[in-house]
Amino acid sequence: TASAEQELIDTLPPIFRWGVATASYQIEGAVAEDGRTPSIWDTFSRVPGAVHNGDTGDVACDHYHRMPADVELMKSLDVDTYRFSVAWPRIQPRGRGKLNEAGMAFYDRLVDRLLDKGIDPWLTLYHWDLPQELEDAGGWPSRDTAYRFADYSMLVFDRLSDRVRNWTTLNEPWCSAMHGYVHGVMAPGRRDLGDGIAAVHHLLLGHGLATERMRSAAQRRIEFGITLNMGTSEPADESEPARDAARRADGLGVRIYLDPLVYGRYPSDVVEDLAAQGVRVPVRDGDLAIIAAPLDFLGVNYYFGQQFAAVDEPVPFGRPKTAMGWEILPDKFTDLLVRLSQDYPGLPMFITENGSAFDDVPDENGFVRDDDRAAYLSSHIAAVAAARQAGADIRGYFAWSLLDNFEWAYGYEKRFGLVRVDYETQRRTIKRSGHWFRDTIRRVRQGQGGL
Ligand code: GBH
Repeated sequence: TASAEQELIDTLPPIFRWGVATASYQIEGAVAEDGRTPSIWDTFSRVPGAVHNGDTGDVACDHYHRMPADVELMKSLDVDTYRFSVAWPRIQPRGRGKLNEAGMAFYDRLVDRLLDKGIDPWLTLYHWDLPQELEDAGGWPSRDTAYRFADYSMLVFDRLSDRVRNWTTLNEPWCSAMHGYVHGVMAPGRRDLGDGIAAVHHLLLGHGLATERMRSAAQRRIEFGITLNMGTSEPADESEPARDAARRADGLGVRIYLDPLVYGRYPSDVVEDLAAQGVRVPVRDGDLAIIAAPLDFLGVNYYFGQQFAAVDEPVPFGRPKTAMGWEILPDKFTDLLVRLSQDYPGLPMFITENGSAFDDVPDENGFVRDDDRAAYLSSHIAAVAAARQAGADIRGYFAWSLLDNFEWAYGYEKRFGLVRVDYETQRRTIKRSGHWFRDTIRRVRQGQGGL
């Protein structure tokens, strides 16, 4: 119930971090300004049938031109942290070479404005907008892309590490590798398991190379991390095929990333499953030591959990769903966080994304009374608090998302924002869930719960 959830939420400490998250291609628009060149999403969104309604990120939320007002919105939500990503094609239009000053200037202004308003900037270097030129040269299945990513990271780090303390290399490499190179539902839309597994390895290698270089260049204390999308994968029954399917889903969803990152090795069962399909992880001597560069935090993006009857056969739990068709499973969120704290101990966690799409109905003033989204937030933040009580070291929660935005293959139809965007006028209106989030943050920050 709501009051039991509130009691749990009130056990979060006053120093807990509260934020909202976005990603460059999903909100910025201005895709051809100040020297930016196409990313793989500019290309993919033009492939007929790839994105719902033929939508593209050409204008999106026009955040590139409305950034100051959007920072004011964050201020009115009373968040202390803003998680955003940098668009690689603005910084290095050809994916390599020298810094594009005009593109960098935007993030420079953003960071200054955030700091001026007392909001801590959390920067993600890669949230899926690979410069198209690098995809043409092979993309993430090509080893060279890992080195290009490290170079790009250093350009950004050199400019912003005097003011940005928290650096995340990659957002959800699972999505880049699997949805991008195996399932073909995200940019660049390829469908090949071998390419996908090569992409996994080169994304991780890029993470490790970038982290090593940035850490050794740091002039002050900087925190480095990576964000993974994770859920729970459990067998739907006690049968052997169900248990095997759950093991495989967890292997490709969680362990293929965290085992090399934390322990410097790929999980042997996953390597064997892949070998049986004729796929080898393209590891070279020394790679795993680079990938296992020390991490200061793990970013967790959680949306839902799954149970399996057989390989690739998720069986619904029979619980209510969001507009994405994703089951609402806050208890699995607690399970996931507790499990991560046990299997990968000593790694502070931040919830870098969690949120929901619902079919919002605005009134004539653009106001959305989204009790469903507020309830989703409440149950999931309570789930985080429950995981903390069970010993998981979780230090912050960033809601996805500040604004309704370009929801990848779903275009603008699916809305995740705490703030409504009217795409005709670009008018922003804080939804009921946004007010709820602000009130919750204020209450917890004042330490009104049980301390
Ligand atoms: C996040 O991705 C993104 O970081 C963010 O940009 C996005 O807007 C947000 O979530 C909302 O979607 O197992 O094949 O059924 C979440 C990506 C999408 C990853 C669903 C897992 C399940 C695919 N998740 N996906 S499948």
